[in-house]
Amino acid sequence: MQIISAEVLVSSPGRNFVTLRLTTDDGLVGLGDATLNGRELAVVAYLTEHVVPLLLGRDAHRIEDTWQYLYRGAYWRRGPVTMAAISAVDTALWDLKARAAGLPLYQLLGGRSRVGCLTYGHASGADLPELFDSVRDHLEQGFRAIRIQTGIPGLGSVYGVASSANAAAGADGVTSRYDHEPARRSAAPVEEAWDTRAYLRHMPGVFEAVRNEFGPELPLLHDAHHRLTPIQAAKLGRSLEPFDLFWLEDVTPAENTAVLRRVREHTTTPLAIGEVFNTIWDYRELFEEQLVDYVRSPVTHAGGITPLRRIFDYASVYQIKSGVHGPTDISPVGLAASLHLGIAIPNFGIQEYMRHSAATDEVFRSGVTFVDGMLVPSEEPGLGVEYDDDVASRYEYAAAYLPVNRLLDGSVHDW
Ligand code: CS2
Ligand code: MG
Repeated sequence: MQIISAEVLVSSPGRNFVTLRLTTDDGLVGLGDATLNGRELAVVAYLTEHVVPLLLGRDAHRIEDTWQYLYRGAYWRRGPVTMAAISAVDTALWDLKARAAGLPLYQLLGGRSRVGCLTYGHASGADLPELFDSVRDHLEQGFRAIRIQTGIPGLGSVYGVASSANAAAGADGVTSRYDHEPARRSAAPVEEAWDTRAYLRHMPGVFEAVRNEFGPELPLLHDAHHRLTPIQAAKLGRSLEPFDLFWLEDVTPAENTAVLRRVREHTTTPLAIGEVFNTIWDYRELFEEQLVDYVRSPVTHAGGITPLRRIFDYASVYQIKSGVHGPTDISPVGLAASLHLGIAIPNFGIQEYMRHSAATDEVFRSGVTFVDGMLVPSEEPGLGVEYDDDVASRYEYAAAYLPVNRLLDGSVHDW
């Protein structure tokens, strides 16, 4: 099973995606997701210039060796661009191996451990009535766990909130009212204003109102998107304890994970982190000191299925579970890979799920199904996703940026 071609495909059905397609001498095709939101073409260059030439002629069965070759062999390790590229190669190789075996990929990862992967959806609103509508809409769609984000009095558009106003400004109008899409197609990033004190004052009342309206059982999640200091994070975690969150995500900036010790000392609200991590080493201190409860790394940014499986096994030693990142910038290829892994591992926790646009689903024909709030991978051999070149060619790449966050005095803040 020799690799005879490696194509880097760029298309933009509603939002930008980068896909790696490997073809072997026996005519099999494997796909990998190489999308890095807002920095897509850097991964295209890394793959095209530095990785594709090394893949041609390689034995596609040698997944572990190829991973070590690309990761260790480059000398320059880690980082989102490198790891997105290696992820795509690793995923495409697993897709190929499973297609060659004639089995859905999860069968090669140990087989099914559960009927499906429980998901959480994104409810948001500029104010409480809009938020409640969004929660109801998600419950009607079948979601059984819900992330809550709201506008903050005195601030304009806020990260993670799909108010009708900012959804209308979304990518090509494909963003639905309830699906926030942070990347905007524009020449420069949109800038948003942020006030941590106003946020900390506002959030407990939001969760109290949601609990009063929807009862005690519904699992609720919240993403703080790296915006708080350790002591602010501790305060938020403690103030939300009465509302029994499933998790509080990314409370502090990802570079300095040791600060989570301080947060843990003050709150029993479960913590999730890792959507911007790249390697198993990023988790070492967090696992060994039991500083987090859920691992957010997706297949697409942690270097692929091979290393993410290792991260989950390492997490299981500490009773830490998966909680994989799944916004729309993870393509249907990346999502399918997460689900094959999620259905197999013993310590699955929850899977984030934002529906892709109809245009995206037309380019990537995926056999994934959504049943009773759970996503279930396809029974087709491999990942169960096909890429349609003809449809893809209708959607040309357009530069898009994530917003930049500024404090009220104008200085740039974390997000
Ligand atoms: C978010 C993402 O899904 C999440 O938890 O943090 O929407 C994130 O902002 C984007 O993936 C950035 O590309
Ligand atoms: Mg997040």
